[in-house]
Amino acid sequence: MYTKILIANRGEIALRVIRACREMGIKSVAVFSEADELSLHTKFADEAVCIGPGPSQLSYLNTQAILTAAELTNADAIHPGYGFLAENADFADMCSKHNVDFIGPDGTMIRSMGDKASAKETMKAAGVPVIPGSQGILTSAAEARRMADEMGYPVILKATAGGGGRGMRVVYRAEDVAMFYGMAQAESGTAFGNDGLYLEKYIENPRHIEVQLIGDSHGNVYSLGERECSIQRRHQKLLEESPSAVVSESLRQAMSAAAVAGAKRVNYVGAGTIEFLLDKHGKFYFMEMNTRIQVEHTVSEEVTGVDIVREQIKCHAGEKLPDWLAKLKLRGHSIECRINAEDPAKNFRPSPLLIESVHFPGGRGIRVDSHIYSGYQIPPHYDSMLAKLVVHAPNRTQAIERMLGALNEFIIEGPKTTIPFHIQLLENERFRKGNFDTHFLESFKYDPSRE
Ligand code: MV4
Repeated sequence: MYTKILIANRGEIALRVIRACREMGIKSVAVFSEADELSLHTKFADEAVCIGPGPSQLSYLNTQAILTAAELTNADAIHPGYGFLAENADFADMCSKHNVDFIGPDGTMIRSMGDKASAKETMKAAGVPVIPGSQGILTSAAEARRMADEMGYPVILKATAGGGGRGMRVVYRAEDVAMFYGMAQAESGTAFGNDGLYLEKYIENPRHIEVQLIGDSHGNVYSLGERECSIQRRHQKLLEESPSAVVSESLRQAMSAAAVAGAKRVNYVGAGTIEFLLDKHGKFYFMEMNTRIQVEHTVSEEVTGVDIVREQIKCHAGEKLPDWLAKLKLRGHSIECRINAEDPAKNFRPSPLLIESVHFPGGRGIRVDSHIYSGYQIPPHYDSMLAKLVVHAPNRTQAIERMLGALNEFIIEGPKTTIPFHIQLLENERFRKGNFDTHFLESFKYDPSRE
């Protein structure tokens, strides 16, 4: 097992990893930017090293500074958390060259899943259902037009280097293919340095459901069930739950089996997620694989009882996962609300102000993963998530009620937050019935006067 892990991240996920390390008897090293000197990860780790100025490019994305910090402190592994360097294949390669374990898959794996068109072909070969479309990347707008005419509209053009909703174009009419092809190609060339596009049949009003996986270096991969992630706004998730209200036990078995088969095909090691689209007929299709711990791993932890960060660390240290993971049963229902320093009345505009005071909710089945405290100044350089409020209850209805109670107890003075938005969302009849898809928030009306 590792003796010391450097955490190349900040905020709540840095704390999450520090806590796992402490429970495992592993020393932790925080890295921090000049803007994060007074952050809790800086204070709670066993050691802390300043790696540069506030802007991420100069600190949390500064690979040289981070590797130097790992060398200086004798860390034997680096945990990247999510975001920043978590899916940076070059950084994973650099770690390996410097003889420090990257707590994530190797550079080759990250690269192969990062190329969405080739990841899709890999999954298809493993028997995972994929959305009908081009085989690999398109060679011309004319080819896109021929394919789209043949399969029928609407279709979607996707950047192979994209993901998370960037570099996509939905095409409803044949006469738009050429122009949208040109736009998507130019955009992805500029944004990713790779202008490869692929084409798929556009699935209308799908749900976004993902399967949490954990794999060890002995060839075992297990499913930790699914998460419902359809409640998102501009590809930013706001609320996640496990299990999904619409996934039956037989669908869960089928999605899990497909995800496990895909991960086994590529000898996946560590924590990973396979994202699926679920259409209105109950058919599911591979969308992307994420090769990192995700923000919403918490809801899977609550319903499985598995400490995913702990198991992730063990997998990279070469340990074998316990056999009982094969017969895991989900228990109860868990919901996570992302509490962001954003004003839901003003188009979710960031509100990076001083936390004048904060009171966290508590009680049975309530978990708050957060790095904020009274007197904390939110730096303007990073994402706006302040806390993850996670509840666990025997069923979905009780989880919703427990969450509403906790949201009403959660007091943050200073910035505007997404708390009042979540309260209205949880009171919404369609949400409560589980009757929603990825477009739900486009029509959901938030009422600022009720704050
Ligand atoms: C799609 C789709 C419909 N049909 N692909 C968005 C993020 C990226 N992972 C892929 N995305 C989508 N791909 C086909 N063939 C709809 C989306 C999509 C979406 C997916 C999940 C969650 C929210 C979304 C919002 C808009 C579009």
